[in-house]
Amino acid sequence: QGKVITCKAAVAWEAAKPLSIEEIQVAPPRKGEVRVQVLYSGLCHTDVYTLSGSDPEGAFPAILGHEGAGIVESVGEGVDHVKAGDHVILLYTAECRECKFCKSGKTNLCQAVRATQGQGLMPDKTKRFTCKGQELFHFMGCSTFSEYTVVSQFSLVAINKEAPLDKACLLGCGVTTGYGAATKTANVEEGSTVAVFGIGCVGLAVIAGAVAAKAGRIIAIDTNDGKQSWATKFGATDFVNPTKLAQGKTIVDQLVEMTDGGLDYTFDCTGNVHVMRSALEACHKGWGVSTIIGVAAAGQEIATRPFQLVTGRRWQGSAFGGIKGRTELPGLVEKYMKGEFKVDEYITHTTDLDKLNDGLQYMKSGDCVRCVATI
Ligand code: NAD
Ligand code: DAO
Ligand code: ZN
Ligand code: ZN
Repeated sequence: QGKVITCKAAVAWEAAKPLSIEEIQVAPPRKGEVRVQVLYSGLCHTDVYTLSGSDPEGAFPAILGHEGAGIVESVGEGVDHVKAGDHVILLYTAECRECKFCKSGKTNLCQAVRATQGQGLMPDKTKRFTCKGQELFHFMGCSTFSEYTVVSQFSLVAINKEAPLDKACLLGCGVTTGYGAATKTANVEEGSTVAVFGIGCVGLAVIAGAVAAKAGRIIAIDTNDGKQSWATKFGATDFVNPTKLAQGKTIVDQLVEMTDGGLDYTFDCTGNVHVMRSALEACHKGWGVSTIIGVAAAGQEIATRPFQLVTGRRWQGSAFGGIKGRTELPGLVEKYMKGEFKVDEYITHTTDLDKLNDGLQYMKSGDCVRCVATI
C-alpha cells in the first residue's frame, strides 16, 4: 500500500490507432479512491467507438475498457465499504448514495463523479496513470485495460468471492444493461408482447429479461440471419430480418400485423436512429412503450410524428439498465450463481491483454457477441 505499481496496460496513444502494450506506473489511491488489480475485462462497442475518435468525450492518451472485474489491491483514506482482497465489478455508472440523483429514488444516474469521469480524470481532477513520463487519461471511471487501475470508491461493488470473475465482468456493462432495461426500466409484464431490435449482447440480455418477466411473445429483429439461433437460444419466440420482408412492406407494417396492432414493449439495441423510429412506431396505440438503449453516433437526432405520442405511445431511454450498481449488482451475481440468470452464454471469444487488438477485430465480425480478455 502507498507505493507506485509498475505493470502492463494497453495504451490508446491516439484515436484510430491500435492499442499499444506498455509498461505503466499506477499511483496509489488517494482519499476516497480504490486501487484494483483487474483480472478480466469484456470488450464493448463503446471502447471501439472511443478509440475510433468519434466520441466527443474521448481524451488521449488513455487507458480504455469499462467492463471489468478484479480484486481490491489497496484503498485510500476514508474508504470503508470495500477492503483489500474483495472481489469487485467496476461501475461506469457510479453510485454514491448521497447526491440528489441517488436520493431521488427515480434514477440510477449518480452524478457524484460524472463531470470528472467525462473528462477522463479522477474526482480531484488529476490522473493516476503514467507511461514514459506522460500522464494518461482515465476512461468511463474504470480503465480496465490495465493490470492495475484506480477508481472512485463509488465506482465499484464487492461481490460474492465464489463468482467466476471471467464471467462476472460482463455484469459491468452489456448483460446488466439489457436485462435491467427489460425488467426495471420498461418493467415488462407477464403475458405482454416484446420486440427487440439488434441481437448483440445487449439485445440478448433484453430477451433474457423479457423471459424472466414471463413475456408472452418476444420478437427478435436483426439484419444478420446468424442472430436467429442466438435469439431462439435466449428465449425469443419469433425472428424477423427487416431486409427480407415482402416488397413494399416496412418492418413496422410487419410487426403491427404480427401482433394485432403493435407491441406492448419495444427496445432499440442498435444505436441506429432510423431503427429507433421504427421501434417507437411499432408500439401499440394507447399504451406501447419504446425504450432506447443503443447509443447513437455524436450529432444524430431521432424523429417521429408527435401524433405517435399523442396517441399514447411512449418513448424513453435506459442507461446501465436503470440498475444501481452497488445496491443491485450483488443480487444479480447471486441469481447467476443459482443458475437463474445467464452470463457465460454470451461469451463467444476470449483473448488476453497482449492481444487486445485481436479482440477489437473479433468484435467487427458478425459472430462475436462478447469477447472477454484476461488482463
Ligand atoms: P452489437 O453490435 O453486438 O449488436 C448490435 C446488433 O444490431 C447486431 O447484431 C447487428 O447486426 C444489429 N443491427 C445493426 N443494424 C440493424 C438494423 N438496422 N436493424 C436491426 N438490427 C440491426 O452491440 P451491443 O454490444 O449489443 O450494443 C448494442 C447497443 O447498445 C450499442 O449501440 C451500444 O453502444 C449500446 N449500449 C448502451 C448502453 C446503455 O447503458 N444505454 C450500454 C451498453 C451498450
Ligand atoms: O450523464 O449521468 C450521465 C451518465 C451517462 C451515462 C450513460 C451511459 C450510456 C451508455 C454508455 C455506453 C455503454 C457503455
Ligand atoms: Zn459497454
Ligand atoms: Zn450519487
